[in-house]
Amino acid sequence: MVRTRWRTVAPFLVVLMSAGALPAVGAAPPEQEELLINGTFDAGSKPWWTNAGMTPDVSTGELCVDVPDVADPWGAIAGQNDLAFRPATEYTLTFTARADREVTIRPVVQPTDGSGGGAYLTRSTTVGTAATTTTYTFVTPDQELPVNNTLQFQLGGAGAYTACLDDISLTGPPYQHVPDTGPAVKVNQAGYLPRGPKAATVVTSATEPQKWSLQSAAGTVLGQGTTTPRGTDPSSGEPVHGLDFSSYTKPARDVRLVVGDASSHPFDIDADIYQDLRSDAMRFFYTNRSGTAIDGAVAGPEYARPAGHVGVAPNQGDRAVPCQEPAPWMDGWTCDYTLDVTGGWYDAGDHGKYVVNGGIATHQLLSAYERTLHAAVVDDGALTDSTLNVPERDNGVPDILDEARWNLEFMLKMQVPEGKPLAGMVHHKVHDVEWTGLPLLPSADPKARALHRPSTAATLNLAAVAATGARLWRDLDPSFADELLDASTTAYAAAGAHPALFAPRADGESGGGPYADSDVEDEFYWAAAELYLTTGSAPYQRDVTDSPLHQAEVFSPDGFYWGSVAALARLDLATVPSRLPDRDRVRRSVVAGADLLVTLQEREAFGQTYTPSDGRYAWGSNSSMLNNQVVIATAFDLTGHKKYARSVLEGLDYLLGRNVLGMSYITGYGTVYAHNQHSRWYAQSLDPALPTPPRGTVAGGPNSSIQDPVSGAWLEGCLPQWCYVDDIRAWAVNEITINWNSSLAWVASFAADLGDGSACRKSGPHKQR
Ligand code: 9MR
Repeated sequence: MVRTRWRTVAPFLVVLMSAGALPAVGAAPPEQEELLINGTFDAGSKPWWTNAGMTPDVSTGELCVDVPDVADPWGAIAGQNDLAFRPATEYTLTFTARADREVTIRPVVQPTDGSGGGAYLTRSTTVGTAATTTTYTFVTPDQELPVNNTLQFQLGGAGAYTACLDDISLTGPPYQHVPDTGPAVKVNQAGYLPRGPKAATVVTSATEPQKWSLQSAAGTVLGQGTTTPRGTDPSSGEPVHGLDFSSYTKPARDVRLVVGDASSHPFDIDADIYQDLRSDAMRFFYTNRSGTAIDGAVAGPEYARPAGHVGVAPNQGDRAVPCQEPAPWMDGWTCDYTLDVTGGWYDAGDHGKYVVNGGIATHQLLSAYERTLHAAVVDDGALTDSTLNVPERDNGVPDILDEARWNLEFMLKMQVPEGKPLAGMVHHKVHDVEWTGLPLLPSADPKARALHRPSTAATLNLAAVAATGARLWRDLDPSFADELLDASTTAYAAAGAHPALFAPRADGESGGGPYADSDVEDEFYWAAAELYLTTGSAPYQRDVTDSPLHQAEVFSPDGFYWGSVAALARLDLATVPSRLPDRDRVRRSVVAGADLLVTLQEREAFGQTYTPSDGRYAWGSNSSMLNNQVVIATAFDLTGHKKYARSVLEGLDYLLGRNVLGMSYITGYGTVYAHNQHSRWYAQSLDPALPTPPRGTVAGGPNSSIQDPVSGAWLEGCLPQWCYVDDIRAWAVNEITINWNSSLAWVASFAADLGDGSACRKSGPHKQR
């Protein structure tokens, strides 16, 4: 039966709440909301779950199950999880039930993990053959409640029978997510470089400038000044002041900024702030490797795990993966072969491997390395061999290239073999045929895997990344360089022959994301650029200069990402040595792109390098910011101008805690940091035996679209900076991915190369080749 899900939650409620404007108790009756999803079974059976091998049948518009003869009521359950309640609050449960004989069932509402002092509601209900409707009210305990609760219909203990449930409704005031945003003085909690910029943001409704002081751990005043009122910040809705303490340049430990009663989290002033972040952000890729056991001696003991997807049960493995089942959008495409696509990196919190996203991530690691060959301000030796925790350490090859090679070799395996239809094209992705739940180690994934139809985008990604690799391995491993260049030119030609084979949204329903992209002009530009830079050959040069994107504005405030890669072409054309005739113009376009970003950043009260054109934060906004920092950092490499170095460091301040939530989005860095990111195997919040994501993992971050059920329910109406919660279920705001960590790795490496930040004080000579 159809019932509209109704909501009366005030828009921007979350913002009001966090500003301390809690509605006065008794002022108005609390809003009522339907808390269940699909209680009428009009949309199949999800997200209801059953146990005891019961298969839900919704063909009558009810949820019917054949209950087996089990001893305990909880031996056979139909339930729904992810329910959040307010404490000491009344809720109402209504449901209709029938059975094929009279039985007693038990509706129960309780914490999903059994914690919190027992059930909030447990009743025994007699159910007959005619459908009857029952209503119960219950009041939740007056204590802090777990955020994940469950409604269960415990059906066991009554012999075998058939039960049908319908029109299940659980109403009451919606859970209010009130994040603990910590001190009103928002700082980079990891710290500042002694000679770098030092800015903070104070959330305060004061209209006059306020006195601030920088204090040592013992309370000695090290510096002082006054704040600058900046009005209401649109990205957070908060009234804010700016605060600049750049004039303090001495190294210090555990200092705080104090404004009135508010004292910031402690932080350091130290030239080493970004040294570990560079290697931690890069090490993320090793623990995300597929097809190999993760060695605890390399990764840290808690990250040791068996190899995933190598064909050892229960994995079905990536050794001989067939093509996906035919679907109407495939236009008759199928394949008669299987491919060994072992290896590579898992994309994110899932076990999928997607060429377009692997492509940009691999490229950013290669680019972080290539930058050290051409830029003026680099710490020579920081990215050579024996600098990262990877098993290939001490093999004479820079470790970051070893890591990138792990995924590059996987990408090569995704290319359609010679003699087969679409030879030279690249399969878009490989992933499970159905979604799996959390937690789940890669080695425990029991689902079958499938190769998805080749796409022009994936093919051009391989062409671009393999071409980049070909120049970087030319002296280190000439035969690998040859193999890469061969794969790249083959792919580029195949993409030219099939320029419009697009991965559609429809191919992201089951078991993996779509990575849909139907505009590949940018991928053509990128592949042509990398092939030109590697070979210097005239036809590729012509493809670069003939591309409409070559003259276009490719740097937008939204930031480049896996689906929009023209900026990658432009950045490399500007920085990698070549004889490109209009190279000076290309370089100027990067600087102009950076200038716009810096101008926009100056208007942002939290220093973020991100002012999205529609005012809404995108999925993975933290990476959008970091990718904008790549553009700004490249302008620094091209000009040596201090303003760009300052801008990048200020952008990192936002990610490390100078934001309205007072949250460092990088695991292990700062006082309060994200550590419950959405992942099937760094899933400690679901299984204490599992680790959190490793140090140096960046969360996707605030996402105005809050598509997952947890952020969707808790953060409704959020202004951009509030659209985040550090909950493992909140996949739209709190996932981890290789392409987000690759942006972090690139920027962290740039920041580490700045040493004590002297380049932020005095512009250096322009030395880039
Ligand atoms: O990062 C991707 C984002 O840009 C897209 O908007 C979103 C929806 O298509 O998908 C994101 O990618 C996810 C992928 O589809 C599956 N693995 C996890 C990725 C990060 O959430």
